[in-house]
Amino acid sequence: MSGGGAIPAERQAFYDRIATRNMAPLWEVFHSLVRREPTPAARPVVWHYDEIRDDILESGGLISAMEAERRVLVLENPGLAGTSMATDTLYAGMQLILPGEIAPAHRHTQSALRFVVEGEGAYTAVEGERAYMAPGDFVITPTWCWHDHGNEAAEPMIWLDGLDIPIVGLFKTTFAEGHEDDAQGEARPAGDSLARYGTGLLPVDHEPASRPVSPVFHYPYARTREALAQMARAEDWDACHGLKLAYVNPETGGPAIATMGTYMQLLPAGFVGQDYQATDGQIFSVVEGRGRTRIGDEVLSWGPRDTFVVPAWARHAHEAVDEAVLFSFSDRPVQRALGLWRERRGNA
Ligand code: 1HN
Repeated sequence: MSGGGAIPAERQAFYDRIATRNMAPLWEVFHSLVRREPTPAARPVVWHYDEIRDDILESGGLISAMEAERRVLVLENPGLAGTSMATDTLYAGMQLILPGEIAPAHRHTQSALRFVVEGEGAYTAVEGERAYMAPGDFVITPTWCWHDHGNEAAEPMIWLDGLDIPIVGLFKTTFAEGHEDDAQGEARPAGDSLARYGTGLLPVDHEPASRPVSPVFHYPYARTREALAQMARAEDWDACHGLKLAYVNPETGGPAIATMGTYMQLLPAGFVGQDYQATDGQIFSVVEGRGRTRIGDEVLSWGPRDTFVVPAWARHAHEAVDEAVLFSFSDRPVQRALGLWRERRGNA
């Protein structure tokens, strides 16, 4: 193992010689490959919606959703400049769809989530079924599912996109194709999947899909909010998370999206959370309330519609001024499937 410093000439000559045979000495890089603790490149960062909303709307005058294919302003982490990524393993962006526009149908092996930030009445169609969306709604487009977006309402819609691009990229498993038509035909009426699979019931002869793809792809905010409001009456708050629910695939009880954990949590007014660390870097979208999150030495203040990042393994704690509702997503299901996920509470 090298302690750093100048490399003796004899060793360097050896390294140069073996490099011609595509070899290198492990001992020169061992400690940068095998770290004692995670060293994410992502930094804590917040995008205040008041400060970015005008830019998002301005993009609507510069390019159409059709020309852009997807008109999105990427939320790029300043610690990951040039990569288009929000955390070390996940992508995030703000997508705008104006009244009358469509974003053409395509599919790709990356899974995507939409979390509606502003506007009502635009839709995403997944495998031929439309989901008409409202603020706080969560919609998934699982791996290799056809999807297009349209806005037949009178107001713009803006949503947060989350994709597992670096994860799919790690395995070099990227495939993508455009649909022959801009919009998919309607295979089922809007709301069909939610009725069939999303009310605690399943069709009697239902067989789970061969791939872990949730048959529910629209999780309306009204239902999620009602669940949290009802649960809050028990006053059974977690010291770090308040009340935190995970979106699930009703076939398996596993994550709604195989590669991305998605969560909604309620913090009561005046909540002062305990310190928490987990190996999954998280992207939060604030639905309701104001508060702040201390991440290491930094404090990020947030309010409705803001987006913020807590990097992997960063010690952090949430505080809520008002009753607050936070949506979040991370790569936790991938880490758990591989036996890698860890968490730590307090300073233990
Ligand atoms: C994509 O397909 C969408 O379908 C949004 O709305 C954002 C970012 C990178 C790659 C594909 C969409 C995307 C994306």
